[in-house]
Amino acid sequence: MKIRRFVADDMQGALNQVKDTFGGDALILQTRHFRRGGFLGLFGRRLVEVTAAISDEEPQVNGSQEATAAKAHHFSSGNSREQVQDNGIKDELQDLKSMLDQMVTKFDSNAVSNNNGYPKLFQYCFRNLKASEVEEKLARQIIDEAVESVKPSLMDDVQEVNRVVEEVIARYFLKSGHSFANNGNKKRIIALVGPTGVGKTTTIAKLAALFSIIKGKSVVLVTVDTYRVAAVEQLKTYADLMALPLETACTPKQFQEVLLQHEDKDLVLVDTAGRSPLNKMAMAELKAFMDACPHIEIFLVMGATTKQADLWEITSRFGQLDVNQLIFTKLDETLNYGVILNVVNRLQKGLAYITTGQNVPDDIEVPDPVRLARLILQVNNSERPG
Ligand SMILES: Nc1nc2c(ncn2[C@@H]2O[C@H](COP(=O)(O)OP(=O)(O)OP(=O)(O)O)[C@@H](O)[C@H]2O)c(=O)[nH]1
Ligand SMILES: [Mg+2]
Repeated sequence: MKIRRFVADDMQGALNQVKDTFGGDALILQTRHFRRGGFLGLFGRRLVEVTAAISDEEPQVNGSQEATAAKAHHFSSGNSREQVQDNGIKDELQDLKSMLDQMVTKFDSNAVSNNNGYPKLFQYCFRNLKASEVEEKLARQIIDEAVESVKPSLMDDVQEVNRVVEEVIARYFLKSGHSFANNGNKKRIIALVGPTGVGKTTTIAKLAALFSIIKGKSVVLVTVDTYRVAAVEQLKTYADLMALPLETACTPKQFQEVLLQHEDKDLVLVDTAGRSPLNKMAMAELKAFMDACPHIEIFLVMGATTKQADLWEITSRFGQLDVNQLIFTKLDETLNYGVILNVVNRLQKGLAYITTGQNVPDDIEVPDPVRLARLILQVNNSERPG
């Protein structure tokens, strides 16, 4: 038996593909609509997916034409051997269909038993959390709490169940700390640290624009990423565009001097060189810079596209730095936002910002916990009932 998925813009297109590949006798096992591309799961292209099966012995496109020809021949000649063959294929397909029906039923009942007997709608939520890459233990914790909070009479109400699960997830974001935006008017020195290429410098530029141009604060940019000429130039381009001062510091001592010089500024944004979390020397050096300034707030920047295992490595290594808050970048490049929840929950640090593209200054947001929760829960709308 061969099973294959066919994706097209509409049902007719998908069915044509099935017919072209498997011939007219293929079995349609499942159809679903889903969205691909777009931003945060929105505005994507609406596509149709058809899962179809054919028996291994079943002739495919060309073969199926032969079968059709054979059938035509059978009707004109009354050849009884071919009639037997034709009936045989029908029987085989019937067997195949019952076998698949049984498999589907078994799959469904497995899903029930694997989910601690959650009520049906919560099973969908659980499955979606896992599809978003929320860790199994955390996903169970969330669903357990949600089941507790929904009135028994509303267990079959899709909207109510979704609302409660979203609310529980949102609470996990909130209890991990409040966001950067709520910290009033106090003067701040903020350093962005994190692995290479994750978007630290771009995020510094976005924050600089947000605070200087939009909020009218006095901002200075400082880079301690002086190893690479290109790194300084990258930040200088932004500083020039926004008419902001840019300072460079090659040693922790110089860093202290620069900070002293700009004591009057509302906000000092410090860019650092990307460090491989596995490079112990580089991490020690970075720590020396951070230790030189007791009031500094350290924001750890991570990419939402990074594998969970690598994120744990990063959080463990950068954990030496007394990180205050987190920033996740590149949310526009993934749908698996569950990793953000996993990290925020395990570190119990606030998620200060999320960034959603390369545009400076537009693609940055203070995260809305309920909206993030919805994106995590609705990773795959086709999984949802009704
Ligand atoms: N898609 C997407 N790309 C981003 C985002 N933020 C940054 N980038 C891109 O990621 C690439 C690296 O960005 P940088 O800001 O140079 O990263 P960095 O962390 O400063 O890199 P190093 O200084 O080399 O460690 C650039 O091409 C950015 O445009 C984002 O939110 N989404
Ligand atoms: Mg950089």
